[in-house]
Amino acid sequence: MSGGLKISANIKSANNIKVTNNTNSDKNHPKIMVMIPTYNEKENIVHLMQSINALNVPNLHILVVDDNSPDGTWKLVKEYSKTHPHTHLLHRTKDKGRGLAGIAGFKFALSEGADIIVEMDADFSHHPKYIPKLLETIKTCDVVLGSRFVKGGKDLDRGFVRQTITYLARNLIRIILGISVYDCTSGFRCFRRKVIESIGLDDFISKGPEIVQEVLYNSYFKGFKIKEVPIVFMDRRQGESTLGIQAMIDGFIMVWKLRLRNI
Ligand SMILES: Nc1nc2c(ncn2[C@@H]2O[C@H](COP(=O)(O)OP(=O)(O)O)[C@@H](O)[C@H]2O)c(=O)[nH]1
Ligand SMILES: [Mg+2]
Repeated sequence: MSGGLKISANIKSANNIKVTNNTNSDKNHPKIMVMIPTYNEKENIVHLMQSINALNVPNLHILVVDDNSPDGTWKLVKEYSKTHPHTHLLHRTKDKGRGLAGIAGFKFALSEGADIIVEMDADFSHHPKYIPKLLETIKTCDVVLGSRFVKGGKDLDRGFVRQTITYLARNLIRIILGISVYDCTSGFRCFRRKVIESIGLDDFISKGPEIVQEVLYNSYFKGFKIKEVPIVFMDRRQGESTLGIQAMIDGFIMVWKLRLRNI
């Protein structure tokens, strides 16, 4: 494919999304798409894209899925893509939400022929230095979780309250959904294409951050092989977290819906 600017009309008309992408193919390496959902991440996004590109992973593409951030995150990505041809921007202008953005991003990655999809936050809580380890591990399984709770991992998130919430949520989800992985709420993950193709994105319940659980649950019960690699999770470097009480309540309800749907 050419390295020029392309508008992907099918996604645009289906979801009122503006798509900017530049694509170079590389037949010798699997195509890797690192998907980063963003909302008001202008202090982080350019540095993050630079850090990912500094890894020099062959045939790695970055996809930023931005929900029309008021701080103009998407403009920075658009600008960066002019000089970095493996950068894609999905600029969504309606139906804001971390979950809906994730679904749109996964579909975009599939439509662009990604073989491997990495998903991570924009805020450096998921450090790009772990990407090579995720990619190495995916060679022997279908899903890799960057895990705070396996040997060598750590949760250095904002203090006691946030860590306690994570602890309770994690154990509750493990019990309700019956998933035996250690870090089921980690949003730093790597998937083989076939996983994303087969988890039923069109039937997803999640609109918000709880999508992380839905993706894992569906992957788990499809029988895909899941591995966890240790990560040290840091508090976000810049900007504000979007995870509030409402998101937690939505997450809790969604987990029960998933459970009841699959009884
Ligand atoms: N596209 C999009 N991204 C979002 C939205 N809400 C949060 N994000 C991004 O999703 C990631 C996780 O959100 P964050 O606020 O860090 O949640 P936390 O890690 O649970 O505190 C970050 O990269 C955010 O910028 C949203 O509504 N739309
Ligand atoms: Mg975060």
